[in-house]
Amino acid sequence: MALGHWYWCGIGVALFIVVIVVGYLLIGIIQRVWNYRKLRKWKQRTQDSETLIVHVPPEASTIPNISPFAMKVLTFLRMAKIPYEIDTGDPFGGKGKTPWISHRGNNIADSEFIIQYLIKTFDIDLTSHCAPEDLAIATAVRIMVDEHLLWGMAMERVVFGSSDNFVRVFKIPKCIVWILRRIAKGRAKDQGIGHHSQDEIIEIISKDIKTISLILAKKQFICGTEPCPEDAGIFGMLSQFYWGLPNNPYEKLLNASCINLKSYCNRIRATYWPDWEDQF
Ligand SMILES: N[C@@H](CCC(=O)N[C@@H](CS)C(=O)NCC(=O)O)C(=O)O
Repeated sequence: MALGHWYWCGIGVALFIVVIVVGYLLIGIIQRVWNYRKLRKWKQRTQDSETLIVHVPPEASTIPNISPFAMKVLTFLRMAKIPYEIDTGDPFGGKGKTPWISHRGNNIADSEFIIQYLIKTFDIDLTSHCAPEDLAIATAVRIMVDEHLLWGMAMERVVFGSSDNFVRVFKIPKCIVWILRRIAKGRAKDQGIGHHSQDEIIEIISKDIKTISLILAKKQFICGTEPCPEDAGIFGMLSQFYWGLPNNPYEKLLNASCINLKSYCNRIRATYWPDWEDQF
């Protein structure tokens, strides 16, 4: 009798494991098929057209886009005077990230690959005024922004910040905040920064911002008097601190000891986003 009990328990556990594994595999297959169909749809839609489609998340209530990488690509397009159309129906591309673009039947993901593609395809030169060593410093700053400042922004916005603020800026339901918070916490732990306290993270990220402020000094743009593509990336992230996270500790820094970065953000916004307010 007791043996029969254990037998059925074993069968139950084995069935449960099989259901989980099959479910997991099925979700993976559905995702792949979905992704393939999405990429094929945009390839077909754009292959006989010159229209450049930029896939991004929907607009927020205080900033044209809540994704720093979307703001980077959109600002670059405006700097380079390349016309584009926005699609918010398929914000995530083949690599599962936003933004991505579709142009002449090509689907390109990752802001850096997108900008390289646009420079080559549209023969854009926004760096001839930069001394090579200045451009190298600008690139190092942009990488710090993309790979390090990003985490401070994400932690403050999603994990530490008020969910009411988040709901208002992102225009999303409150239950989604809880899911995003869990995802962000897990990823930040994998990256490393998530093991620090809020005060420690503020200290680390404030140091980054002060460093950029010192490097920018009195220059109008990161390489001097004219913008270069790295400005689009730096602005894409700083604009999130400045306009995309009301009352965050870094906004206070921009308004106090890093006033040159505040002017930098305002300058880029005034030059390339005269229609800022019309975006939401
Ligand atoms: N290296 C990528 C980063 C893009 C990225 O991380 N985008 C975020 C939004 S700001 C995203 O899509 N996150 C969704 C996810 O990771 O699942 C780029 O430069 O485009």
